[in-house]
Amino acid sequence: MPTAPMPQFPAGFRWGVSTSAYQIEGAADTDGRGPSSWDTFARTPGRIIDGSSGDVACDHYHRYAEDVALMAGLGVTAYRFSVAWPRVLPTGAGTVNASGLDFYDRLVDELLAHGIDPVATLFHWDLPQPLEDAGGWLNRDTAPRFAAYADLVAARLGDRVKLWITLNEPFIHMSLGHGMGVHAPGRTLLFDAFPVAHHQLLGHGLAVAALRARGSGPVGIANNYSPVRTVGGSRADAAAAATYEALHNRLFTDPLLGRGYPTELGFDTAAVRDGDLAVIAAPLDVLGVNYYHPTAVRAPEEDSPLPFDLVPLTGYPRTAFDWPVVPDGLRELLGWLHRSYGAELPPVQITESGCAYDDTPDADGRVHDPDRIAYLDGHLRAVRAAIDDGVDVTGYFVWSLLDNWEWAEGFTKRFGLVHVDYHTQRRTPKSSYAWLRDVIAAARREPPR
Ligand code: IFM
Repeated sequence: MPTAPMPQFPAGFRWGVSTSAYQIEGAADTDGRGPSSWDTFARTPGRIIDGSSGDVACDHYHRYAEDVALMAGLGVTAYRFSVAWPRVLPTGAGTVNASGLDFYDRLVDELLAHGIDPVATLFHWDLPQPLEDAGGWLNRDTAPRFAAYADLVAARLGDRVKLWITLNEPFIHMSLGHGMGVHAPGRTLLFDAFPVAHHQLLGHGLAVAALRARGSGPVGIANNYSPVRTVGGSRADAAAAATYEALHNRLFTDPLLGRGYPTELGFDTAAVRDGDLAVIAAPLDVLGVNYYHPTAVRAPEEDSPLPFDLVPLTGYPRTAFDWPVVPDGLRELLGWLHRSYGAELPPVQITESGCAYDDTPDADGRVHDPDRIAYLDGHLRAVRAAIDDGVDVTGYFVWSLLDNWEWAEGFTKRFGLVHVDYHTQRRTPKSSYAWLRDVIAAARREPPR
């Protein structure tokens, strides 16, 4: 257990938890929700490690009030959830499913009734299947459809949502979903997946314009970042690391912050039309940073299809996902963003930070997760250190409130502050929940700095 008192955070610092629709809602065929690319992918044999799907997940659709009560007990000031596009527009466009919008309306009101800011992500990977069938994010038409969907959701919730996040981790959606095929929709295009990057960013820019036209905001995007560690001392190793840096950390951020696409990746950019980059570079109110771990990179083997090799980063404790635990990586990353983008960098919120461990209830039904406490303690101190370094960080959201359905890993990875028994749907706050509750309570009591 960490013993040193947690340093203070600035006045108004946002304390939150994050989730996403397909990972917790369940109710996949309820009240008119349409199918998504993840329904299709999860129902395809061999795609998910334990053969499960998000059909039921945490049944949050029916248990949202209990889950909001858990958030209130934790003392968070914000909740980042995602809206399932196929719940609102079952075919992706056209006919609106009123029950779907009603669900998010109830959720938002429940949050506000408990003094919790609703932070709504508009796309967390669950594309309506009819849009996927029409090419998904490879198809430029998906971008304006996304903006129309954003407009529709804002028309209903815009008076109460405190921060919009357009896209969640477009890099992961491009690379794992369209490059490597381990996420939905399962395409294996490698570097030919670039149009997926561009059309997501175009959709983001058009959605920002739609939200602003409605007077709804503030608006941000949640990018996944990973500080790059070069393995090996050769020039080829350094070049591979620079390429990976451009791909993982700059491909989305450079155009968002007005710099256009990094040229060194050698992508075929035929998908980029005149005017697109200006749409994409619409000013952001917040940059969402999702951080889990650094990535170790070296030069590729001769027959590699990619211009880098990713290798295990050794010398650190590891989570159940086998990810290294490197809190300083978060400080390093925030410093890198600050130095690289200078005045172009908007205020940053850590929109995801968390870890998976094999948490099981003990004989008394309690769940002890000291490793998660150590993880959160280290990462919060890293954020505080970055603020001291001069980075404007205004919030921290733990991934995740609940144990939930972890994509290709199914139910095998538990990221929650709250344990979920997937047979009974019983929620049991873990010891990290009590620890974080005390940290947040102390922070909210402290005189502001
Ligand atoms: O569960 C995911 C989330 O959906 C996106 N960011 C990373 C998390 C952990 O893998």
